[in-house]
Amino acid sequence: MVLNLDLINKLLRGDKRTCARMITKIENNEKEAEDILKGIYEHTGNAHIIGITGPPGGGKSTLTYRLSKELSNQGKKVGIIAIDPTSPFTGGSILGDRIRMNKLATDPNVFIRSMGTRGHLGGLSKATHGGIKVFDAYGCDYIFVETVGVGQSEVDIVKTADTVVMVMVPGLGDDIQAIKAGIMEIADIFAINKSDLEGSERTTREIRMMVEMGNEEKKPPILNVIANQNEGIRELIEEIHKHKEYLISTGKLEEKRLERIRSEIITLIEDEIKSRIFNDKDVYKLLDNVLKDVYNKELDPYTAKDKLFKAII
Ligand SMILES: Nc1nc2c(ncn2[C@@H]2O[C@H](COP(=O)(O)OP(=O)(O)OP(=O)(O)O)[C@@H](O)[C@H]2O)c(=O)[nH]1
Ligand SMILES: [Mg+2]
Repeated sequence: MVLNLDLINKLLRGDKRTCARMITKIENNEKEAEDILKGIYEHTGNAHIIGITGPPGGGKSTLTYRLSKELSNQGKKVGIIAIDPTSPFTGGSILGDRIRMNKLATDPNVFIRSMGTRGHLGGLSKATHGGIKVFDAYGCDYIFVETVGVGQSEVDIVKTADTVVMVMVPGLGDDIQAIKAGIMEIADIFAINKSDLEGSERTTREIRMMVEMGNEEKKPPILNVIANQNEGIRELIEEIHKHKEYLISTGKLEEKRLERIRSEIITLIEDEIKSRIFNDKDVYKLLDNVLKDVYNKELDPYTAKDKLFKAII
């Protein structure tokens, strides 16, 4: 614990290497990770957490890079968690991502971390939430979480941000209809990226119609941006700020954060149960033992569940 206190103090003083070490511990679900997270918790809550989501290849990383650069130029400290979708259909651009993101690596105000969607012993959500807290305690003013809007777990993660920027691109047409409900539920701001490409007016129109027909209390603003040409970035930052002000003035920030805490605690419990099933040898053995009984109809799966549950708790 003394060692952890030392680490925590270093983090609070803004030591970049400590920040990196801590996130690694969290990602690897090391034993002391939870003690660290407990220790830094009271120093969190200051950062504006911004989710950047949208279709694969939509320019999320380019946009995150530009937003971070601009904020860094304004003297702000920025943390980025990029969730690599380790999936075959987006795999190609990850290298490009890294190269682009490396340009930020030399910026003392910006800290980037990539997390793969696979291989998290304690769960991706736990790693992401942990990483966000470390950045927050480290003193980041803004924390971007980039996720491709495909998997449920990614959507769940981005939903917990204070502000969600939904990146759209021209030519989504029919797709917009299909994903309508899903995106309206999570988007606080629409950024139509690649607005230099043909069809951007049409996409903008379609999104505007969708927004106008929706019954949201606050209609998400729609912005046209060209991330790779740095166009519309300042305007987007302004909207991000406005959204935070709206959340604060209406009391919705607290509401939102309470919901985040609720889902975080539920996820922690779920992860803990799963982790005990797979990491506790006795529990795993018990599970192995009941399989045959259930197969032979000597036991039903529900009673087996009750039995295992008792062993887990
Ligand atoms: N024409 C055009 N291309 C852009 C724009 N912004 C980004 N790009 C290009 O789009 C490609 C994908 O950009 P990324 O930033 O990697 O997109 P991403 O959404 O992060 O991709 P994944 O993380 O793989 O889902 C790159 O080749 C970018 O250079 C833009 O405004 N206009
Ligand atoms: Mg990306």
